[in-house]
Amino acid sequence: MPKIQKKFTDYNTPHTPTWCPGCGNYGIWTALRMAVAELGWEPHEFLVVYGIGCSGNMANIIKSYGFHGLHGRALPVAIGAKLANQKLKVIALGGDGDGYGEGGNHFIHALRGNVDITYIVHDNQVYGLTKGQMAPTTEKGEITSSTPEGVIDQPINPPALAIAAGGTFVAQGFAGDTRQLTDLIKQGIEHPGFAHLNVLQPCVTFNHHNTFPWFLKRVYKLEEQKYQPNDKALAFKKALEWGDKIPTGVFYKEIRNTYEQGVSELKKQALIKQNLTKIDISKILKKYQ
Ligand SMILES: Cc1ncc(C[n+]2csc(CCOP(=O)(O)OP(=O)(O)O)c2C)c(N)n1
Ligand code: SF4
Repeated sequence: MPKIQKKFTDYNTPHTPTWCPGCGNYGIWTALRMAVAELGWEPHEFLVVYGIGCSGNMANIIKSYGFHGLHGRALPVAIGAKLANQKLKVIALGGDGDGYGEGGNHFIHALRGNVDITYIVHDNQVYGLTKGQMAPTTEKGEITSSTPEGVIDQPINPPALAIAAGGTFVAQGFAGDTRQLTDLIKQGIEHPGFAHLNVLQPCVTFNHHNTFPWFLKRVYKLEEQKYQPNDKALAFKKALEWGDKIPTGVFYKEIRNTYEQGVSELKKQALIKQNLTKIDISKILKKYQ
């Protein structure tokens, strides 16, 4: 039977967002709901795991399974859920502080593991929820509440890092272009492996430099340049573009075995369907006697 066509508002909850008026998170919220609506997903068919931050507060306003855990720890939870039940569609999302700072270690290893989940990072180049401290993507020299003399560190370039760490789907979107962002989220979801989507998300309250007009002057779409996302060296070069021109779209894509495909126990049946009480661990226990 064909699925009933979905509307993006079908994923609303009784709660309303608490984000500042004009925040880039609204565009990402809309794009995510549009993507799952266009894919025809039922709320019970997918899990969203949230980081801690303004971005993670989306947990209150998306109707689906949800998990709002510890700062920087969205990825391990999302990966664990996927390994336990491969039938579940799993999305993780959070801020740049959460994903590239506190959770930077998980990010790098998730890229090389290639578990089939989609990771959306709201990159507003600050710690939004805690009032605008520097984040790993804050530009050098920027004055923030934690860097009164300007940022000293070199910023992380998320897509370049993702490509270098072995990512199989690396893309960048802009919160001000909901249509393109919806398509990128759908492509990430449909990619069989770990899909990383960095979203340029203006924080209108604490980042007065990387604003909507600032990005609108700079962003351009790779898909309009006849760009093909299959050349790693070129993808890395494109990912490093930042300044007068900032690319959006899919930088790099490759098909590689997922982590799940490499685990023999998962091939039989989802872990949650297996009767773990019947597994014989006596040989292992003997080793420790
Ligand atoms: C282990 C830990 N350290 C620090 C905090 C405080 N904290 C909460 S949100 C946040 C920053 C969030 O920034 P980001 O991840 O960029 O998300 P945004 O709010 O910008 O969406 C921090 C430092 C915390 N909750 N837990
Ligand atoms: S502080 Fe920034 S990121 Fe947080 S809701 Fe306000 S505008 Fe959005």
